[in-house]
Order: sequence, then structure tokens, then C-alpha cells
Amino acid sequence: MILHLDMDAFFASVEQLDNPELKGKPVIVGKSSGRGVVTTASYEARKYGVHSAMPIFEAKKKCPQGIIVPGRMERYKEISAEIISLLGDFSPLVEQVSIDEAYLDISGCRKIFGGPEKIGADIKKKIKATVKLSCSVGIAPVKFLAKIASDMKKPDGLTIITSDHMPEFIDKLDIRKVSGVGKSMTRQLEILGIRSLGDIKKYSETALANRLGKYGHRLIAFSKGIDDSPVTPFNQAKSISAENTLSMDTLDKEELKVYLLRHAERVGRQLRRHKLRAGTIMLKIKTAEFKLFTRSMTIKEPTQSTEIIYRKAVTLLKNFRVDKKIRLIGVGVSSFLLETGPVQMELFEENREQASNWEKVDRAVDGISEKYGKHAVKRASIYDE
Ligand code: TTP
Ligand code: MG
Repeated sequence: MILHLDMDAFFASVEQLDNPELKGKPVIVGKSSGRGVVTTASYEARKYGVHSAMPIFEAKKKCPQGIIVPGRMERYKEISAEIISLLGDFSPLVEQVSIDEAYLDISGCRKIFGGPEKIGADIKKKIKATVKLSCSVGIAPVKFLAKIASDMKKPDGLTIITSDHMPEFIDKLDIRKVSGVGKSMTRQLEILGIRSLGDIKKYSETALANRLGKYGHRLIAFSKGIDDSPVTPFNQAKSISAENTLSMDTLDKEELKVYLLRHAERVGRQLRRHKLRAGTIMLKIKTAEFKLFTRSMTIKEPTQSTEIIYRKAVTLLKNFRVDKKIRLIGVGVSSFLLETGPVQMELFEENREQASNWEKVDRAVDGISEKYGKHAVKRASIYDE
């Protein structure tokens, strides 16, 4: 099963999140001067007919009480990265397709997380709890339907198309909803009397392919519920990271260490799930002035241990002069080796033993988390979360 997630009125919702005075109000993101267009609008503004790509002057006419705000791309990217790192907890196969949407292959997740309804609801809950924003989720046996499904009950929707319902769904599906079918294609299809995806089946494959070219073949496959495009994580095996924006900027290293541990846990878990070891550990810090710093170190013995990643990240933090308040902290790992690959052992017997003991702890923790959920075991220092 494929899950598609799309944030609701993303830029506008972030503006409402950061400025509570905007909550519940019609917010229009875009340049208010000259010939600016609407980048996006909150659902309150959409009620008045305001939508993306509409000239601002027209939006003002439709919704005079609309509050126009310029965009803050940096901030949207920051939240986007946080969302993507959360998704990695649910499946190793996450493909980000735009700033606010991603596909997840959840086929192998039933055992750990439950059925599609459960995983869809859990992902929504997790995002709501962490970044305080709502999203819409669609789940279907194939990618193109998952995307259509996520759009069906916006905002805050969850739509599932099971394989049993798929044929009926396809038969009724308005052809204009299928991605790649634009205005001119719609006109061509209308001439042939094709309005729903199911109508495609009335025609012979060769006739349609002759008329519509390459895309004809694709539509024919879609009409049978076939879409071979896999979920392809494009950062596959390059780096894994976790980060968060703090609820309040801080200078306190002890407080920052708690976040490092949480991120090390997430990154370590993902490494173990992918059966990888990392040779480089990275610390990412963004100051209150949005200055970004990264510090990294190579380790002799590539690791997948939470504890080791945490300790190295702490060392990097110790060496980092914190003189400006910090707003974001993250941990990343890269330079991967397959788990089975040769691993150079630490020189000292004692360290080696310690490292292998930590790996045993990780395995035990992973085992319990898989069985009883991620919150069943926690390290003492993050227990009060
Ligand atoms: P969308 O997901 O298309 O729109 P949205 O999240 O604002 O609203 P919806 O609830 O319908 O999903 O796009 C995500 C963000 O991308 C959007 O908040 C603003 C930005 N964007 C552009 O910069 N240009 C555009 O033309 C569109 C459509 C969106
Ligand atoms: Mg969106």
C-alpha cells in the first residue's frame, strides 16, 4: 500500500502557527505589491473563492478582510524537513515530492504499526503533536490513486481506497483528477466521450495509443488500476537525519543534549532498520538569526548505535561555541557501510566490548519498541517527555 501525505494550506498554516492572531482568519500568502499572485490561502480565505495563482488584486476584491502576508521560505523549509524526518519513523521508503508532500510505501508496515487506517491516523496524530499542523492523507494500492485520495477530504482528511474498492472507484473517477491530464487532454478525451477513468476501457488500446501517444498507454494502465511507479527515496543511503525547531530558543547545552539524544535515537533506529552503519556524524545548529552551522566528525568504526551517535554529537556540541541562542538542532549521519560489510574494530578491547554491549541494548530496545510501540522504552534522560 502507498500513502500520500499533503499538508493543508501549508504556507498559510505555518503563518497562523507562528502568529496566533492569524488563527481562524483568512490569510493570503503572496506579495501584495504590483502584479503579485497568491501563493496559497488559508481555508478561511478559500471560502471567498481565493486560490493559488490568483492575482492579489483579485483576491483582495473577493476577500477584502483577507490578511496578506509575504512568504518566509526558510521557515517553510525548516518545518518541511522536520515532517520528512518524522515520516522516516513509519517507513524506510519515503519520497518527498514537494515542500509539503511525500509518498510512503507502507506495504511492510502492517506488523509494526497495524493496518492502513491505523498508520494513516498515527501519522496525522504525530504531525499534529510535533509540528502542530494538520495534513491530509490518502492510502491506496498504487501511487496515482494515493495522491488523488489525499485530496478528497481536505483539510484534515484521511481517505483509504482498498483493493476491493479500487475498480469501482476507478470507474467513477473524474478523468480530470488524474495527474497529467490537463485542459487540452481533457478536451480531447471529451470528444471521445471519456469523462471518467473507467470510460477509457471502452476503447481499444491501439486506438487510444494512436490518438493520445505515450500518455494513452499510461491512462490505459491506470484504468486497470496499474501504476508501477515505486516510491523512490532520492536521498537513499546518502544521509539520515533528524532535527527539530525548539519551542523556545535557548543557550542551555544541557537542554540541547536532551534533543540530541532524541535525534540520535531516531537516526540510530533508522540505521538499524536499513541495516546500515554510518562513518560520519553531523551536528546541525541554526541560531535565532537563522544562521546555519554544521559540524561533523568521522569515526573510526562505523556505527549504528544510538549511544555512540549521541556521544559523538555531544562532543560536537561541546566544541561548538554557543554564544547566540539556538532555534534548531539536528543530528545527521552519512558515509554508510552495509551492516554486513567489514568493520574495523576499535583498538582497545575494553571499547570494543562496550560498543558491542550498546548494540545489544539497541537490539533489545528495538525489539520492545516493535512489539509494544515506540514509547514503551525510553532512556532515563528523556523520560519526562
Ligand atoms: P499545495 O499542497 O498545492 O497547497 P496548500 O498546501 O497550500 O493547500 P492544500 O491544502 O490544498 O494542499 O502547495 C504547498 C505549498 O506550496 C503551498 O502552501 C504554497 C506553495 N505553492 C507555491 O509556491 N506555488 C504554487 O503554485 C502552489 C500551488 C503552491
Ligand atoms: Mg498542501
